[in-house]
Amino acid sequence: MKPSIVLYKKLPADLHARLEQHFTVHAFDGLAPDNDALKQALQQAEGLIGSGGKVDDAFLRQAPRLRAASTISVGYDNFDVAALNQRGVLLLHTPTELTDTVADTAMALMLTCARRIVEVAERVKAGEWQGSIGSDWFGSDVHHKTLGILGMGRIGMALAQRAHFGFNMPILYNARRHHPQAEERFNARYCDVDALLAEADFVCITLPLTEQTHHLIGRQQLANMKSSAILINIGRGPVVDEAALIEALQSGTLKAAGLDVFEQEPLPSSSPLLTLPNVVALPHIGSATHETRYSMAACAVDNLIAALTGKPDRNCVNPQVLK
Ligand code: 8YV
Repeated sequence: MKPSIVLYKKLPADLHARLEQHFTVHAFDGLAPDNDALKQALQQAEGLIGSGGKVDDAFLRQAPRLRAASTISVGYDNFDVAALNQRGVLLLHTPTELTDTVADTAMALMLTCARRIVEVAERVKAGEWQGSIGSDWFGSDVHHKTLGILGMGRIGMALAQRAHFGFNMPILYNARRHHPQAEERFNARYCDVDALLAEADFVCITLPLTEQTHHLIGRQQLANMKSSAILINIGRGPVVDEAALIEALQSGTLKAAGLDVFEQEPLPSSSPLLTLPNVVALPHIGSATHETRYSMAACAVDNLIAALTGKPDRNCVNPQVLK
């Protein structure tokens, strides 16, 4: 008999069919806690595949036969990894498929904020372009400005490459450890967080959400940035204290912010971020291109097949459960 799995995100037809070749697939739209059909399917499920949702100990209690969870994302802060470890459940993710697309999103946000693309495009649509434009339409340069990157993983590296070679930007970075390749290839300079914040014209967060990165950027750190600086967050919302960020943007402590991620997603319609002209808010589209979302889904499908039918040899977050 084929192992039973729970799929909680709609997949392209060919990838869904691929899962069905190997598994009995119970498909749902998300992991709503009050869905009785989902609860029933979880009782038998040996595998789990999808993205979003909270997979904690209470959730895992409902899935006593679970052996592997495959997330269609690089980030896995929505999983309680200690609880997975305790139950011997392997977690797999998609660390490599989205690197370039997310780095492109960061670059797009830098350009959009600095050149005020959204604001001025709206003014054109509103019929305000009546003659030669004055300095109230001007933005600031991106090229040759200093970029501070928080986190120098794959996405940080891809961003540094774009900024260094494409835009002649000096690169500062902070990460858990020094990154000799970033220093060699992009002339990136390691700084502590405070020095990076004080010196950079653009600060881009590419960090995952962990206990150590939660609210890493708070009131004090924002005050430490140049008033002409622009903050970009394409990592995870809670790395920034959003209330402090709103204050800094309102008071002019910070020039602008380009945000793809938020403390609460979807961003509530009452958020002051939505009324600030110096904020560009995106709906978590970092990896959202047809090509990349397809490769992420394909990778997650392969990850689950390898985990449940063979030997998973890549993309494992907690390989120690296999020993
Ligand atoms: C996706 C992401 O938005 O991979 C991640 O960690 O944040 C994004 O690529 C998300 O996980 C939906 O698939």
